[in-house]
Amino acid sequence: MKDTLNVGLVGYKFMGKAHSNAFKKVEMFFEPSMKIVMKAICGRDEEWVKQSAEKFGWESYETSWEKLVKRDDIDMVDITAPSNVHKEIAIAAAEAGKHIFCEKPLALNLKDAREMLEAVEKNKVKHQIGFNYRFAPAIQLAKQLIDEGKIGEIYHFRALYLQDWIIDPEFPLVWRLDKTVAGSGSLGDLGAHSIDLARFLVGEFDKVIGVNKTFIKERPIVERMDGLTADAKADGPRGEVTVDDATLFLVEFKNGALGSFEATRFANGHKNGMSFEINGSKGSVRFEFERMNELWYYNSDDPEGLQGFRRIQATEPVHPYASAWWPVGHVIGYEHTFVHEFYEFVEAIAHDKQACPSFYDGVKCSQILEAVDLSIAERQWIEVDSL
Ligand code: SOE
Repeated sequence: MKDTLNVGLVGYKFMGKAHSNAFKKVEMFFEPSMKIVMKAICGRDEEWVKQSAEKFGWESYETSWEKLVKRDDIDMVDITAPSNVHKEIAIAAAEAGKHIFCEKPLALNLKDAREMLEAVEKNKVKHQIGFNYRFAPAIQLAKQLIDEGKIGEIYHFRALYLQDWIIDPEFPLVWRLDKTVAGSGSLGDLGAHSIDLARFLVGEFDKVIGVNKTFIKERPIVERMDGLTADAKADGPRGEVTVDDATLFLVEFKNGALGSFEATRFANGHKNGMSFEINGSKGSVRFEFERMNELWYYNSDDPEGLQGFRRIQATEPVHPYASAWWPVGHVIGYEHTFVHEFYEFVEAIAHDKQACPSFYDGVKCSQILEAVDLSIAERQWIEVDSL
């Protein structure tokens, strides 16, 4: 086993920053089996990527990802650029023998996602996808309770992913609203996280049926974007929104559970309102991301008269990842989920284990996204495995 892992990151905006921060923190709070070296960051705008390299602590920068993936001093390529370039970069990186971490959704469509999985398997490199919410301690605790049988047979999975950052009709036409760049709208950007959590906590999907809507069909062309904020010229040209603003769908799981999902960027007042509830024969769990340190748990075996949802603060040393951070009750946040996912990826590489969630999970998610879209187009239930 090599004792260092040299990382090359593609992208320097929202996710690029979240990942850079995580690479720095892994070593400070965990004891990874390999030392992470932040070798190079890559982006098209030289001025911006140079500044990001300095600010985030990368040793060097590149303006061409083709060059980055071929560098002999890079062991792992981390892709945070928009979805339309994931496939090309991942396949080139796999062929160059690099381990790959890729942001979600894995690709623009199922076909491309499958090609990416094929490439990493053929070239025998480790691969992981950025479903970071799995790594919130309270969600890991929910998984433990389910695996221990504390919830019993699962009947319902109810997921909401609610945001409102594009609700203003004058908000510019950013890349997330362009199907050729993002692949999908609220479904692929937000629903993908809920789908992954449902697969993680409940199991595989059997059938889906959905409905969607694009409420605002044209928007001003974007002039500048940073993270989730953007500007456009007043009275400038407008372009077509080519993705869904909201998607709702129903699911029958293979184990008999029923699921309902809502993903929208038009839920006024909700900023990053990712939540779910699971009801089973012995109890229930409930999670809301904006209170991510908490897990609500209902145990139907509690004594009569004392029954009710209890709020567990998942910050005790017994809770997953919690002992690496602060004393009990000193809560953690969004950025910590990325630290946990990279710690796990480094361990998978170091010990030659299958990383999880992998590109396989990315393909399963893309298969479900595509089944939902097809069900909307055909107005009927679609069996996920038929795709
Ligand atoms: C924007 O809608 C976004 O940042 C997504 O791209 C992320 O995946 C999600 O975690 C939060 O919202």
